[in-house]
Amino acid sequence: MAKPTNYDASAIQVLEGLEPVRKRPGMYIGSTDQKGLQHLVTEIIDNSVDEALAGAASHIWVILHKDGSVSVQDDGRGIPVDMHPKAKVSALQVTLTTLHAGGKFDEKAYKVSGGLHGVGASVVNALSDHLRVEVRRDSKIYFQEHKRGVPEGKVATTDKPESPNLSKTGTYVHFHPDPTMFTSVEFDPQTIENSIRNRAYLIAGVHFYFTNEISDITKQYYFEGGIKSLVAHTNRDKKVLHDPIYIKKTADHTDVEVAVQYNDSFSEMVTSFVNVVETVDGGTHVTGFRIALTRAINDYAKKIGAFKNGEESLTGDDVREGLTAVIYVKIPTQAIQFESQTKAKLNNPEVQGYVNAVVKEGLDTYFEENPADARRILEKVMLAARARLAARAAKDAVLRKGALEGMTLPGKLADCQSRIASECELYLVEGQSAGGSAKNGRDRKFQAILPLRGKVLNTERAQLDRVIAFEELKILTIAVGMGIGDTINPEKLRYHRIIIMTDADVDGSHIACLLMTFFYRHLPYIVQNGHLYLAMPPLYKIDIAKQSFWAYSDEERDAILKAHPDSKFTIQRYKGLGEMNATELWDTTMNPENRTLKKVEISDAAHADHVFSTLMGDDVPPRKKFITTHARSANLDI
Ligand code: 0RA
Repeated sequence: MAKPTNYDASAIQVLEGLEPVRKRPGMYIGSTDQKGLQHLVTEIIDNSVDEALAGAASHIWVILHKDGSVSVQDDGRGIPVDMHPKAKVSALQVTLTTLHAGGKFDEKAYKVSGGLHGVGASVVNALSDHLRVEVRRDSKIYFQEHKRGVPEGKVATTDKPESPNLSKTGTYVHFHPDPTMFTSVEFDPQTIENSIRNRAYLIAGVHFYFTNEISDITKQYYFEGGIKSLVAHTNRDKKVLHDPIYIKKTADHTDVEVAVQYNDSFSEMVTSFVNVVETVDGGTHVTGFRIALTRAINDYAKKIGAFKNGEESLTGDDVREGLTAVIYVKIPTQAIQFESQTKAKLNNPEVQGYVNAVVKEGLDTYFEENPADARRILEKVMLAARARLAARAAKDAVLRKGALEGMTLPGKLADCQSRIASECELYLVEGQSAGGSAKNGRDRKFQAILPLRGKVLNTERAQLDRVIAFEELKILTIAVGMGIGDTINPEKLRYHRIIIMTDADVDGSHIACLLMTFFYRHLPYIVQNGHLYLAMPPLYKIDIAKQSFWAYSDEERDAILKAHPDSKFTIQRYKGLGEMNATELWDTTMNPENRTLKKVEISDAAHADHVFSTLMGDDVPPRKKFITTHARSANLDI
């Protein structure tokens, strides 16, 4: 470890340079929650990915260390270490201590980090309580350590490197996020793994390694097949209709790459990327793709005379049922435009035209040359069109009866007094007796209670007409207030917190799972906008002297007992919500002052889709495999 030394004048200037990052971290990484935290890892990985895109690195190693820190190593050229003419310190130090220092050295055509997130390693450094960098160059190993963005000494050489891989040249960055800057500093290994896997698919030929030292597992990612492999991977639990269709072409400095594969499900899984960064909210490249897909399939249907009387054309919704696709465009960094600060949506108008032209031509050719595949796709989407017409008729019938108008709120709903949605909460409560306690215990000003009888329909593969024919889901939909299907109106949402409150046992988890499936598949707006929560009822009540304590886990129970070792106590295990009286339920689970809520978040739609397909879908073997693999992390209490 380097000893702290005196800073020279330029170093102090640099220190001031990073102050804004620590003052307003959200401005640089979006947020200081789990998402912002995860951003630190992708930022450092993308610096190495840029080196790989420049053709200078072929291996990237990522390690999640036991102490919660992360290191990223590549076998690129190594960040330059020579004296920076203006700053009068090593270029390496400038890179780590100056905002946007990266872009000054080189102008690579498709740069990931500078162009999209654009924050650079210095932001990660500013938000780390410890960061060590090692550069292998000119047969030497240089290193520097930093605390909260402040160098602990000058760049120096060492013959005892910390970096594990022995390539002759390369860069190693090891950082631990500063706990005072984030709501949590615990990285999610799954999220790291997913971003590594995405990058491996997109940059064919680069070897990625991810070691999780906490679970002692190393995974390697290397795909020759690029996005074709990604589409196949996304469809791995589904019945596919054909081999992936792959289209690639360069139009006016924009590389367009698309892979498409239909499966027999009803959902759509379209993932899009610009220069290796996922555009979660799509944009002009996705719009161009959709227009081309709809046109190409309609043109083919007309050409082979597939439309019968009354059927005129397929809509965008029809051709998206069962569609899995990856859209990947590469645009010169300086030309990229984004719609907003979050940079999740591409806004370049010309890209829509390029993608549209490339995809239309590619699909026309493919359908021409592979008529059997084309027919299978056509049958699938025409079935979707017929189902749409049937569902519309069924829903019209339901709507005519006024069931979903929201005029008459269901009698089972104990509504709250407030009409200000942002302060209102809807508790979905398992069982009549718990429902009764919840109704008596709640704060009726802003808390509404809807008791649910037993299990709701599994809606994973249910069409809308079947969903609203199911009484409990119809009642729930009316209570939520924003409609369903293509009549959704977010402004009519009646509660900004919808809280699933079930027993802490297997049945309770199943009911919660069914309700989450309903929201995820049929009211995704609720999940995407953070309106869905799980209540966390306690598992134990411990009475010691005249005081009562509640424990929400076995660890908490043990800690409470340990803190009062020589007092007499009684311990009561709650089996279900119904065992708590109204006051207890309010105190432990519903009172905003002391309750814990878990927000249901979909940070990775593809992963969520996989979990839902596996757990809630038709096929038994993948479900069995999922359950046996995850059995140890499950909490069985039968
Ligand atoms: C500036 C110039 C050169 C390489 C890099 C930066 C570089 C940055 C990172 C960040 C992570 N890994 C990296 N590898 C390289 C080119 C230096 C040369 O021409 O030798």
